Amino acid sequence: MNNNFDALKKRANSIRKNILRAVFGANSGHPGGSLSSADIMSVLYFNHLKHDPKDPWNENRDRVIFSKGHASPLLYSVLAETGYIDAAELDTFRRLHSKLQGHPVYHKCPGVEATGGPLGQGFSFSIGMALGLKLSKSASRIYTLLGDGECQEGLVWEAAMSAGHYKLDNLCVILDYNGLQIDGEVEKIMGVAPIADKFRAFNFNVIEIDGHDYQSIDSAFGLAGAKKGKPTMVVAHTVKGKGVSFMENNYTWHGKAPNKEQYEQAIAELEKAEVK
Ligand SMILES: Cc1ncc(C[n+]2csc(CCOP(=O)(O)OP(=O)(O)O)c2C)c(N)n1
Ligand SMILES: [Mg+2]
Repeated sequence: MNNNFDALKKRANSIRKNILRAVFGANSGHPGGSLSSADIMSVLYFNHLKHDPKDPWNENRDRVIFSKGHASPLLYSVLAETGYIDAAELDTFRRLHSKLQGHPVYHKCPGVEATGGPLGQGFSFSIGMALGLKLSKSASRIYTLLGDGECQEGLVWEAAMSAGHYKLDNLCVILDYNGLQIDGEVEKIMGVAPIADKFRAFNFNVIEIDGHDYQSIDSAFGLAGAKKGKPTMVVAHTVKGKGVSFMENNYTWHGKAPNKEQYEQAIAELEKAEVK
């Protein structure tokens, strides 16, 4: 079958390198949950999203909301990869007055659709946005990135209840199901399983995938777009820290910068893994 997955994997590799560049440069930030969603975002932005980096506020655009706002290094690296910002701006990440704040700030940076930080808020915000777009008969879609630790927030369930109730079929939520949050294993701290059943009970169209398998990610977004009368929840099984051996499945890399030696090793590993 003909597809562009090799090109998208190259993009994801470049996005991963830029995530590390931003976090290393700032000596702070969140690499683990940024790396876990990189493949999903590469497929979303390059194969499905209706958008124009040269016209970022066009009213017909689709919207991407990072509800897990701490994954800002991923968001900014995707915005660099797609041309909203210059990659050199990643070196200003987390600096005073930079448009690339530690958590995304609405209207400070093109392509940032919502201010993030307090977990659960972005999902709720997406509900209002999806309802508003429906009222104005817009064909635009909303894609919201949610964390599994984030699902421990009560706000998430009120948002889920509203999305199901209002049959928001213009909303596709992607759950980065990497099994880890800031302090360790999600299931040990406050279990969220069986998460697919829970969202089904809230009237979601649930699609469960391997969040690093390009065919599955691509198909999931296609199915979400075709579903009528229900919001979609893509439960994406992922590996936190994906692509960097010593960060993979290790919660201590949730919100910590690598030192110089670790940074160089991480970049070397990604360069080795790049699809030629
Ligand atoms: C309301 C709120 N409580 C606590 C935090 C601090 N916090 C930031 S990230 C995080 C863990 C999130 O885990 P998860 O959603 O699984 O993120 P991922 O694994 O995708 O990085 C916590 C508790 C926050 N940002 N907002
Ligand atoms: Mg997690």
